[in-house]
Amino acid sequence: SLASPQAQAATVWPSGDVTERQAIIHGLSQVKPTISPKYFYDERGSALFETITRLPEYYVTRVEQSIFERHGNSIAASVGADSVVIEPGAGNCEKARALCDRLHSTEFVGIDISTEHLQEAAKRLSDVLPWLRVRAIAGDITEPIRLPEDLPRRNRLVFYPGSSIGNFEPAQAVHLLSQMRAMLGEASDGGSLLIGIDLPKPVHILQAAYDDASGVTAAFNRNALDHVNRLIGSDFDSQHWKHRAFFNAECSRVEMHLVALHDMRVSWPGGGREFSMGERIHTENSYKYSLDVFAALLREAGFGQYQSWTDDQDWFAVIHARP
Ligand code: AVI
Repeated sequence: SLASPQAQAATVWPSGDVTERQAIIHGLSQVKPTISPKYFYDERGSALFETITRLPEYYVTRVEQSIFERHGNSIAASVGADSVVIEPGAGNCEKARALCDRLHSTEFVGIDISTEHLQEAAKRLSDVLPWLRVRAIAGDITEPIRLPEDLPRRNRLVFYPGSSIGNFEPAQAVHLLSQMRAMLGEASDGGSLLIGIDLPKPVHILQAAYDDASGVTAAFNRNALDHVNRLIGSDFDSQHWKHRAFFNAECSRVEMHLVALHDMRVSWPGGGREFSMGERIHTENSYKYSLDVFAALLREAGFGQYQSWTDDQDWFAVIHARP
């Protein structure tokens, strides 16, 4: 190119495809603007999320882990050996590693939007569990996923830990659970679902978990703006937005927002909008389901029976469900 290095640096080429750009701009243009939580997870965001999972305030990962440790035998007995494990949103595959080891799984299929991250994790997984056939698929789990043609139909186990199901609207969650149900084939094929859900708990615990003292969750939230800038070519200055998280009791969910610190205009190729001071962009919901409420969603999605395990404080539940 003939452009000077300076001019090149100043030009931001939107890296998202047209449909994705349109969807993001549509969300930003609403009276109540939104950014989908999936845009948290670029490379930096995935790393920040891993830091979140180790924060003292973020009980979710630790408590789920403690349930797997404490009830591992009973969970393994319910699931059965030799499963073909399918994990949507596999991330670093750390949880799958413990599970596949324990269940003597023969095959693992990891699915994630952050492909590079996933491929490295899949490689590490097959290094530590050499008998396991490991495959990594790039995919957005909100869209239909094609599993490998030669994946065995018997004993499939969809593994969806971490309470990520809580980041979808309940209707979307049912849709997603139905898709997982479909991945299991016929009821007679013996497939099942192992899923983690975050239960309702005292508000101050939730508040601290989603607004930690060291500000990692705030950085994670703001990073969505930097990611969106790259995808649509917008000029958000993430430092001019404040992280806000609170529990919405009526909807039983923690909400995360970004609040404009002053009046500003944000532009992107072909458009833009004004934000006034205090106006906010809704970036995430994290639903906290009681077991009863979640059981109803499972039923709606075609799962007829389930068994569950919780921690002493009933903060989190691991559920094993069958069609
Ligand atoms: C990935 N997901 C289950 C996390 C949650 O708790 O809803 C995402 C997160 N948002 C803020 N902190 C963590």
